[in-house]
Amino acid sequence: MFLRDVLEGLGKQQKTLPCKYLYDEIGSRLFERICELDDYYLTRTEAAIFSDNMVDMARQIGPGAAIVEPGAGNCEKVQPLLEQLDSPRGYYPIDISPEILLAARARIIAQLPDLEVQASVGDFTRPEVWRELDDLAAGKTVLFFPGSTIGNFDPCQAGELLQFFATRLRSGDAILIGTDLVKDSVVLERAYCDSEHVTAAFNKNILARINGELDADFDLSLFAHRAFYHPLRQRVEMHLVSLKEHCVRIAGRQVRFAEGETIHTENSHKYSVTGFNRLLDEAGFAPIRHWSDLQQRYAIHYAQV
Ligand code: AVJ
Repeated sequence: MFLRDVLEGLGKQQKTLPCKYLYDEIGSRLFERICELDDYYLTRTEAAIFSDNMVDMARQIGPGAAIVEPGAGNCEKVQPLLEQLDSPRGYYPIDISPEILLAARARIIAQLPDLEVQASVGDFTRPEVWRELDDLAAGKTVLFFPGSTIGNFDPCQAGELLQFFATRLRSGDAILIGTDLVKDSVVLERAYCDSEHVTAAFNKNILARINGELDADFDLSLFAHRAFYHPLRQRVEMHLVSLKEHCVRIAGRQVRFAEGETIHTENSHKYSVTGFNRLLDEAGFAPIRHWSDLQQRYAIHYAQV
């Protein structure tokens, strides 16, 4: 529950807010704008790797595969793959947002009328949502997990999620998964602290959302966006920094902020190809190959159960 998660996170020594709450309607729209920024190289680099290697990827997957996409959202990234694949058996997107998912389903059916499309609404980390998919077991299944979404999880949770994925699959099934790669901290920090301040607006929106939904009085001008690369943890951390000592009221409770104190709002983990292969391996996937861009900014991995 939103209120409980907010009070629990803000009651900790290092105040935190779960990053999933960044993505309400306004937050999701701001994130779409982030994806178009020059500074945010991830989306465009991943798209280029897909388009440069799509034939090869489709060949690697082979004919008759079912594609399952956890957290599919608007299902835009999968379209070129579905078009390239040799007689895919079906497309099975999973997402918590029924509106976005059903609109996307209608669009895909219109564009690929011969493809079976079955959307599941729910949280893809819960086994219930996957039960509907058990029937598609007759043939190869490939999980499609692009966008460096795995980077939102810390490596331990990421390993658990991959393990959970692996146990939904059978021998010969595979995952196609995108990860942002470790690189120069200046490039990384620019991606999360962009010159147009869209990421700052995205980050602060979580406070506006708390104000709107939970009867709180955050003054957004008393917080600043901060994003930095932590080389040991191999992640970009996003924080909101309190610019002066003050109190905020949330649903009748007072939360105190010291000057300079931060709320940790999101992590974005970066991997080396070898590091991610190790994670895949430990989770029960055999890394088969990966595709990257010339500058090695981003990688799409293919691994098999
Ligand atoms: C959606 C988790 C891939 O970590 O790059 C972008 C989220 N946050 N800018 C990322 C995000 C701020 C994004 N992911």
